[in-house]
Amino acid sequence: MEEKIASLRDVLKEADRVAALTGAGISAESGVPTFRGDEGLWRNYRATDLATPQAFARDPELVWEFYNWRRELISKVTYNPAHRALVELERIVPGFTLITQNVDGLHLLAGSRNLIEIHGNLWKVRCTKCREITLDRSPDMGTSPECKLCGGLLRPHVVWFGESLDPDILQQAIATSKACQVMLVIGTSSVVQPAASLALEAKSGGAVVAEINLESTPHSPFMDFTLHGKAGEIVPKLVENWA
Ligand code: BV8
Ligand code: ZN
Repeated sequence: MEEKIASLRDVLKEADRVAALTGAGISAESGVPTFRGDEGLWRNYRATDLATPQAFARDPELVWEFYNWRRELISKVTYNPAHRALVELERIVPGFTLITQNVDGLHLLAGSRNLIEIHGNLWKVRCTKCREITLDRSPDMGTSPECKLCGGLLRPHVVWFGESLDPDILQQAIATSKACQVMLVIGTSSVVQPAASLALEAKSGGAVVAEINLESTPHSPFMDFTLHGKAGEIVPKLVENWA
């Protein structure tokens, strides 16, 4: 593992355009449940059952209970060494861009700035009537929060399953993936689309792609590097003794 990390670090040092694509696994060591691990359940529901427009239309209060549970949990945790290492990478590599599938806001909290949140952000809410987007950090928004402007029902400003990603944000993520020379794919099972295809975009753009994940994924076979282990242990080693 050490020599793999050292050779990936050498590749990173040569690059001036580096991208990272992160998933729930990078926040696991902060204590945030991942989606597909068995701890990803809430009251016997799977996130994929509740993070959908159909579930919200059918029972908005249940969906708000689910999101308040996540807001409460995430308000009590913080970033971990893997998040911090990506902030350090952004400092040393001028052309670094971070693309995250996560909505927990931990990359922002850790200090990442050149960040594309392709699935939105849990701390933002959007009015279902006037579409006003506001940042609200309260852990519990109640089960039918109302828009201050028009009284409409608020919803989490995240992309649900079955919903399209914001086209501009997706285009920006695709362009970044195509243009990078190295892509680090960290803590994602690479099953959710279109996010998972960003690694393929990077590969087809000629980038070196590296997977840092606890287990192998459907994308492992085409990775140039597969580093299996904890993100909180591996990612910091990529930026240590850089000089
Ligand atoms: C779209 C916001 C269509 C919400 C999220 C069949 C039926 C229905 C739909 C589909 C289908 N097949 C494909 C689809 C499309 C669907 C999809 O991909 N479904 C999946 C389930 C197959 N995609 C969509 O619906 C997308 N939209 O396609 O639009 C469309 C097109 C045109 C017009 C109209 C519509 C929208 C997808 C976005 C969904 N929203 N989040 C919220 O979070 O509340 S996605 C959600 O899953 C999170 O963002 C999460 O990040 C993401 C992906 O999961 P991962 O991040 O990979 O997390 P996971 O638990 O899976 O894996 C964690 C990994 O980390 C594991 O491998 C684990 O081993 C590893 N790990 C754990 N600990 C560590 C670690 N690694 C390192 N260190 C550790 N310590
Ligand atoms: Zn409104």
